[in-house]
Amino acid sequence: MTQKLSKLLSYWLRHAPEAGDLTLDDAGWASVESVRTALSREGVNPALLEQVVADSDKQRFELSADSAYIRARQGHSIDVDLGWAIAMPPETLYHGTVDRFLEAIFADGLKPMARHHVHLSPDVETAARVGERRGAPVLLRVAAGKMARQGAVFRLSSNGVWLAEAVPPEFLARV
Ligand code: HQG
Repeated sequence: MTQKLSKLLSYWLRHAPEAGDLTLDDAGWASVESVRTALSREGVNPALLEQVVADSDKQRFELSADSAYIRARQGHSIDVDLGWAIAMPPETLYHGTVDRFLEAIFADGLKPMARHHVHLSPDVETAARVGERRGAPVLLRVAAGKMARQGAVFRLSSNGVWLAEAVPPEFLARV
C-alpha cells in the first residue's frame, strides 16, 4: 500500500502537481494540508502520509522542519530549484543501467533524460538497485573526481544521491 502511495506522491510532487490539484513553490514544496486533501480525494486515508515518508526506502520525500510542507528530494521533471549544495564528489561514483542503453550511453554520455539531472550513486549496491528497475543491472563507474577537477558541477541531495548535469563518455567505464 505505501509503495503505491509513494508512486502517487512521486507523480504529484515531481511531475504533475496539477493532477493532485497541488501548487508547488520554486523549491518544490507543497503544503501537507493540500496533499492530505488530495489523498482524501483519491480515497486514501491521509494519515498514511507520514508513514509513507518514514517508510520510503530511499528517503524520497522530505518534510519541512515544522512538518507543514513536503517535497520530493529529487527526480523532478517540472521546473524546480531544489537548492542542493555544490559538493566535491568522491573519486568514483556509480550509475546503474541496463544493457540496451549502453551503446547510446557510450556514444553520448549519461544524460538526464526526463529528469533535471543524471543520478549517481556512491556505492555499487545502490547503483545495482537503480539498474534493477529496468532489468539485469549493468554498472558503470564514473570518474567523478576527475570530472569535478575539470570543472563539472556536482550536487549532493540530503538522501545521498549525487546529481550531475551530464557525464561525457570519456569519464565512464563498465564495472
Ligand atoms: C539511461 C529512482 C540512453 C539511464 C532511482 C537510465 C534513482 C540513457 C535512464 C533515480 C542515456 C533514465 C534515477 C543516454 C542515461 N542514452 N539512455 N545517453 N543516459 N540513460 O529513471 O538513474 O525511485 O531517469 O541509464 O532509484 O535510472 O524515483 O534515471 O536507465 O535514484 O526515487 O536512461 O530514480 O529513484 O532513467 O534513476 P531515470 P535512473 P526513485
